[in-house]
Amino acid sequence: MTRLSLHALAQLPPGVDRPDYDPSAIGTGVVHFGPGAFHRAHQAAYFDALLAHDPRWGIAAISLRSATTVDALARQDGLYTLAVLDREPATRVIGAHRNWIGPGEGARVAALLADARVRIVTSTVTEKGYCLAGDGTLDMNHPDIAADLAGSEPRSFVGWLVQGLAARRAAGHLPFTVLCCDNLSGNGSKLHAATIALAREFDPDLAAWIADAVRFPDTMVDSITPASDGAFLAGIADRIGFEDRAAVQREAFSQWVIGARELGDGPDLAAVGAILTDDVGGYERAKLRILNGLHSTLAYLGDAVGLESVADAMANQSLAGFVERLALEDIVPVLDPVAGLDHADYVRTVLNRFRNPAIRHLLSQIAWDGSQKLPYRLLDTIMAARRAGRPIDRLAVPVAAWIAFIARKADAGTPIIDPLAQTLSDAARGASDEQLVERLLTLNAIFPADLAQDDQFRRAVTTALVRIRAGETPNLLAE
Ligand code: CS2
Repeated sequence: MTRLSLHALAQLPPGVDRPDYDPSAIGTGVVHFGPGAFHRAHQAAYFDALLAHDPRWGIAAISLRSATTVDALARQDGLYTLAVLDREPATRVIGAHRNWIGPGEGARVAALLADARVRIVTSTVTEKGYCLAGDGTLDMNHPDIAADLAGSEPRSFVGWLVQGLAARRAAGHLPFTVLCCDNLSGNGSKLHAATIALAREFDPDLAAWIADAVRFPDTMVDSITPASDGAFLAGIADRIGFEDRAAVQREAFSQWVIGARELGDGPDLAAVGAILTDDVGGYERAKLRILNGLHSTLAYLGDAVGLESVADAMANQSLAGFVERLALEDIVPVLDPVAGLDHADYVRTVLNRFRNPAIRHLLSQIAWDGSQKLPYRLLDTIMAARRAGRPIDRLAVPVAAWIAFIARKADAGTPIIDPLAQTLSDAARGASDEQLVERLLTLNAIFPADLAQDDQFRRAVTTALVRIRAGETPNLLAE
């Protein structure tokens, strides 16, 4: 079957929307690191809408580790299909990517970052891609950061930011603005601090300039984007009549909240639906603790009772009831009020999105990288509940479910997908319930010391873990 390409655009069947602009005539104003499915389904869709009015904001997609996506984009003139799977489905070809750069092409990355026409750098390199330690600051012992300090070409994303900003400062160009689009609380502020910390190792003046002149607004990004599997790609080929190896799927709902009043002379993202506000923190915490917290809860508890997708888990009455109680009775009460955001309504909307029958979002995908996700999604809520003197028994259940999940994988010898995989499986293999709690809670890259030493937390996690490992998950959920 012929691959999707610029040439194919004129032959797409009716009902498949195509770019409202000429993709071969756009400029490159945005550099994006990590062009995985979420970027292609979310940020790229905003730029695609913007390009119809302003051709400056094409994207250069940079993949530092894997060539798969950029190779697929290269074969397809940068085009790919976005399938919106929802009550009102839609299919649209996106043409926002103008450059695609894979591993080993550092000179091209450097040239783009130094180019004054590039005004925005965005990133979706996953939580672990920022090389942060458990306390959210740059981990100077991380192998990629150590390599950045020793070598000439950066290895980490933070290293590239430092090098790119140094080049612009030397050339007298304005800096670019950095929009971190991963699910970390205070994502922009953390990345800003990490970039300053690494720059300081090379040049204190550069670090001071990055602190004063470069903007890293916090952002909240949201749209449920299941990974593209073979069946999905085959369905897209049937729908559009061309092979597309970079197609992505997502729900209709999409939010991009950016902690800035304006983006200077950058793209007018507000014109295409992004929310620019000074109060991104409230949105971000609600999203991380409610949506992502419940997702991880469904993933680990759903796996314990043999369920496969989010919609399957929501069809299980006791699991759905459990996450609803968790949200309304445990998570919402420790969130600070946010003007214009009703947390209880937000919970209802999120649970409804999880029930979307048109999407098959695998729990196993959400279960990945738990060591990086637990702190923002669940542990922040648990610490807030402890400070408020509120009960934490129910909140400890998903933490115990994660431990049980790790233990099942370690005992079965199945791979754990997590940057701490080796440490986790060594700690968990053959361990008793008490040993599991002892060994995992003392991993300070995940659990802050205060929480790890909190007797009430330990007891609550141990009680839930014993019951989950004894096969009592259904009873636990019913309580
Ligand atoms: C999910 C998120 O995979 C996961 O861990 O919780 O990717 C989630 O679907 C998105 O954050 C929704 O915006």
